Amino acid sequence: LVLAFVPGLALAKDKKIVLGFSQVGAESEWRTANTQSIKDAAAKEGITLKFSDAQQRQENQIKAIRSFIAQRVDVIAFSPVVETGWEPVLREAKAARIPVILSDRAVDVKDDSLWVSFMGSDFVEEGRRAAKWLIDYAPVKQLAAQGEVNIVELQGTVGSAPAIDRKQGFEEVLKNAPKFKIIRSQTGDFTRAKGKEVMEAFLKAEGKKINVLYAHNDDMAIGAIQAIEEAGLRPGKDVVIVSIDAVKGAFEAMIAGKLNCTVECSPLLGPQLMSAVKDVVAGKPLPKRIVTEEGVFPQEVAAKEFPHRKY
Ligand code: GYE
Repeated sequence: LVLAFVPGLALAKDKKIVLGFSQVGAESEWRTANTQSIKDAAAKEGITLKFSDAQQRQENQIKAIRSFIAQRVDVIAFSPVVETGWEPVLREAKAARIPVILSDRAVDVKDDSLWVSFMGSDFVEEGRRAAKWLIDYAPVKQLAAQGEVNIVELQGTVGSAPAIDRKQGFEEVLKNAPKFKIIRSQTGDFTRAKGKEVMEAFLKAEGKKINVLYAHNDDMAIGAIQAIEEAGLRPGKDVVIVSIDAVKGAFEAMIAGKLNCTVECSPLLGPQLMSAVKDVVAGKPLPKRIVTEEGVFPQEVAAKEFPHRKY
């Protein structure tokens, strides 16, 4: 009874956790679903969220993190646009004793004590899954039996973990499939507009030689579908397309027969992130790595799966 009147204690008990989150931007359907998930989960858990959109620029993220440090937030989380260049700002956060959680994308720093936990997908595995599906896809198998399979690749943002890893995983599997050749590879920055633009350039250079498009995300594939149609070719038939994320737009494209497969990468990290934030504030140890579980969706299952999709 007496304790209830100690003002400091009551304050400490009611004090809301403040989380500073620096988001990459709003470049894709995946990203907007990710932002929504984080905002919803913070509201649900009663966590005060300071949200900052970096518009895909590292310097904006660094600025946002510095401002979170200056505001003395309880926890900082961010989705690093690129892998490298984070040491100085992460050292500042550590010096201020503010724990940092990596959401969705990893950083490449020598000192792993600069961040407490990394949650998100295994991007290398996603690349492998895309390649494995491709090699086993009957129309592509037929092509491989007759000659070479020419692939064009739309990469994600240069220097980002998902672009680096999805390329690596895909190439790793193709090493054992000598008929499969990546004839062009360029970044489309994870956006529809860039995906379309770069696909146009690929088509101009290679024309009907292109058998397959591998896009590091669905948005670029959807942009490329437009380019393929405008070039008078049939996406999903003349050009087999596999991409990553499994957003609703990809399911719609599959149902329309224009996309052949999407590999799942879930953006719904909000609830996991908030529980990690609460744990770290409570002084509980966090796992260094929390991997998201996900599947592969070929066109044949698209109509059946569509009603169950949450993003
Ligand atoms: O695949 C892409 C987004 O980091 C996993 O970023 C994320 C990627 C996602 O823009 O659509």
